[in-house]
Amino acid sequence: MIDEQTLQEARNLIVEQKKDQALELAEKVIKQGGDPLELMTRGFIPGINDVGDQFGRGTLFLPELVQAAGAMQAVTEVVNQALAGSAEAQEESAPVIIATVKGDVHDIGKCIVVSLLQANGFKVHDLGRDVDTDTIVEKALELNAKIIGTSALLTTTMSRQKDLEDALKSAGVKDRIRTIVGGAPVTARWASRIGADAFAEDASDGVVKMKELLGS
Ligand code: B12
Repeated sequence: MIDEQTLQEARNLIVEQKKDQALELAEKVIKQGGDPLELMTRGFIPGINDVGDQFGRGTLFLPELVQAAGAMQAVTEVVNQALAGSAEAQEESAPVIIATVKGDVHDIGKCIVVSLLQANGFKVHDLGRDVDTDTIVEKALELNAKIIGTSALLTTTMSRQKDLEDALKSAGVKDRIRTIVGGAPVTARWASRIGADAFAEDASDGVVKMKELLGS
């Protein structure tokens, strides 16, 4: 367990956009044996969510959002490296495709999902961000993927997740490729409305749901 004071500090450093200090803290906690995922989910993520809330309320502006995102990206890389280092050798699983949908450049959460999946032995093909539906479907067919996971952070780009369901149906492969959706505005209700096979609240939930999907 990481102490509350350290978690609060992690949160504050993102809100205050202090990239170097946030990096130092991440490195120190991990070196001391702290759980990188706990530091992320109970420290840095609440920090960036706070930034998002303030941006939404108009008490913080785009340059600060960009700075905070830069700090968040830097610590995410450190945390992701630590997660990868803790990966246990496992049987190679069926390929999973992950992408942030077209029109959306938010990829911090997606990158955490990718790292945690890899740490759990999944063979992940990360297509990146701002990826169009056709590319996702083409790659899934080419790699014989069993699961496609998409991330959408904007209410305006969530509809791309529905486009993907339609494209998989048109290609006649909806029954053999499972889909999972995530991202801050995405809900279980949205997943069931568009016909996605699963919804994940966060990266850990994503690993659990994908294991379930592979078993089904
Ligand atoms: C950081 C950030 C940015 C950064 C992104 C940097 C990057 N490389 O990602 C920058 C500065 C570039 C940015 C830009 C913009 N942003 Co922005 N951004 C955010 C912010 C503050 C945090 C997002 C984040 O990283 N969260 C932390 C991660 C860890 O959480 P997460 O992404 O939700 O992911 C977790 C889960 O959702 C889940 N998950 C996510 N995806 C997936 C996928 C799968 C398969 C699975 C299993 C799970 C899963 O697991 C993850 C890990 O636990 C959010 C606010 C928020 N609370 O979401 C606004 C927010 C999303 N942005 C917003 C806006 C408006 C914009 C801009 C339009 C601003 C502008 N005027 O230019 C642009 C849009 C650019 C574009 N076309 O995409 C709005 C969206 C509002 C809306 N209704 O759609 C928000 C909500 C802020 C707000 N309150 O207004 N943004």
